[in-house]
Amino acid sequence: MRSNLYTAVNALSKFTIAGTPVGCAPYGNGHINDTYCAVTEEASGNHRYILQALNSNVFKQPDKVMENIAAVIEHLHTKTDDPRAVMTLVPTDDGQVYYRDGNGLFWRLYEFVEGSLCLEKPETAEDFYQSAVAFGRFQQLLKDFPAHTLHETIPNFHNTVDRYRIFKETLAADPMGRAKEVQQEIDFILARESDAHTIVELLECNKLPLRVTHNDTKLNNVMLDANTRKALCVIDLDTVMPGSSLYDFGDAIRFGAATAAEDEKDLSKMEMRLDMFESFTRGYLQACPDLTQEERKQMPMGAKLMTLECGVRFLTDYLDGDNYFATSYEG
Ligand code: ADP
Ligand code: GN1
Ligand code: MG
Repeated sequence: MRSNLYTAVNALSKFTIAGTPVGCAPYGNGHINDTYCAVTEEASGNHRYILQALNSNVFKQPDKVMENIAAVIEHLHTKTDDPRAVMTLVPTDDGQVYYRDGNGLFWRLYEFVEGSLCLEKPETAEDFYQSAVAFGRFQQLLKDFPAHTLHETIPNFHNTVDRYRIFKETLAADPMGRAKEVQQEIDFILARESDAHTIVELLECNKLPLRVTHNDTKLNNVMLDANTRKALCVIDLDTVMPGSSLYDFGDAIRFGAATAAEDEKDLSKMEMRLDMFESFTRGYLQACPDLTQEERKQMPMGAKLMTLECGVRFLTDYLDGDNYFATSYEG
């Protein structure tokens, strides 16, 4: 069951919103949840909110996702007074952080971060540097949050070894008969399996610290100030879980240092920009000075593995019939 405008407007009425609702429309470019921008009219002017229906195919325990998010947001709010530096959840009329509707959809409402920019790709190396500051700061401010108290809401989310296992199972079953169309991509993935264990094993033997990680550090999950273009806050906290800083560093590089979009058809356009890699690394290290020697040493491996892992996931989902990621064109 996916949401629609009707269910969105109904959900909106369950939250403690300021003013009278005057608008609600689909918003943003996320791959996972259904996002709406809701507008209410107050005496002082219009007030915007971000209303989201969680994707229940991806998040099997939406209540646990919301528990993680609420705990992390609460912690972050103790570290700053700037309302735009942390997302703010709007409670329901009965004081909950989510509303479950009659169709079983889980809804939540955030204050809209006004005066902000959300970029699909960095326009300058400075933009990317600022996104690193946002993610690095997030990591640093959560240093004293007990990571083990968070729920693992998507088990093995960045376990690259397990992602390979699922890939190979899907390939063997080939449920859509699509494997023959993507043999080159399959060979590419299979030829690189030997790196897959690196971060998982270093975490297991405690050579890498377990931290609170965001786990979905795409550039479009950061808000920059629309005027100054400086880092404001990190958004899309659904995948906040215990993990490695290398997941966050690596996934950000995967997305932001690429010269083309994730779903670009012309692969000759796709490369990694080293200047972008450097800018992000500088920002991340500055904002997050407590990274250990081993974490620093493994940062390039993080970028390599998170990119590979996402490719493994995209290809697995293609073989499986595009059940997980939203796609925008055939094949
Ligand atoms: P998804 O999990 O589907 O990627 P996101 O939580 O990232 O969903 O939201 C999708 C888009 O909505 C973001 O890329 C951003 O443009 C916008 N957005 C999300 N939260 C806010 C917010 N609090 N204020 C303003 N825009 C937001
Ligand atoms: C999804 O929700 P969104 O669009 O920020 C996915 C990430 C992938 C990303 C690839 C919960 O992120 O893991 O890296 O798409 N999120 C989930 O674009 O699976
Ligand atoms: Mg997002």
